[in-house]
Amino acid sequence: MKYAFISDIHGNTPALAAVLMDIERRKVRAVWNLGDTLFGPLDPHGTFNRLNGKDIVHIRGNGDRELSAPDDGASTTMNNLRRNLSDEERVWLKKLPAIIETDEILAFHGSPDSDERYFLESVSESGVYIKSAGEIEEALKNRKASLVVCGHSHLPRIIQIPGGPLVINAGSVGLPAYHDDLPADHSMESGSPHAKYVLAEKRNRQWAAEIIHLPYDWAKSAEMAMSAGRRDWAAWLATGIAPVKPI
Ligand SMILES: [Mn+2]
Repeated sequence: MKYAFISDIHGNTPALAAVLMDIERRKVRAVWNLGDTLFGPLDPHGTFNRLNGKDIVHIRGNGDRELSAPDDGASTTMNNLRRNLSDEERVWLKKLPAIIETDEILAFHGSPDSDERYFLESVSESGVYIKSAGEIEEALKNRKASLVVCGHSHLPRIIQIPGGPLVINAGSVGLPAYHDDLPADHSMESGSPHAKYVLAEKRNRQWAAEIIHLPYDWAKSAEMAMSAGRRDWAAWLATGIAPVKPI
């Protein structure tokens, strides 16, 4: 049974459309979306409409959680988006589970206990590093899944815990790089503008997985970001690179 894991669409409808079409070609049996689906300056409503009614398992990301929280009155991008959500979108966001655990698969957005903490990367003043297998294993104590899937950092990765599960970060469908100032100033850069997602399949009791880099009309998405006044997003979308000095 082949799974497609998608994550961090961030309202990028052109990228999502390309990924869903590619998934259809590959005889995938189940699609899991690991969160941060609508938040961003691009096209949250178009993204919702593309996903609505499809047979997809959805997890809630930190962006989804914040988007469904009450408007706090300030004139921020977040509040503008909150005000423009339809009732259907708000209800959908509120119902999303933070974590799903089956016999085989453990799925969450950031980490098992926090949707805003990276699971595979540690971030400090000195940079972004991949965590050690021991550190990752420690956070999975008492979990029996043979496949662990997450998103949030937008960096697709496949890590084998020795004697333990295969751990996958599905990368990002809709935002291939970004700069953030928390918990320390850092850039997450996939290095290419492609829409990313991961396919996984159990073969002879072991998981095989591959990261897909899919071309799509990223110039169009960059244009959408420019029309929304987000020159930073436009550059990230067009290159997959996020210079530490904001553009
Ligand atoms: Mn996130």
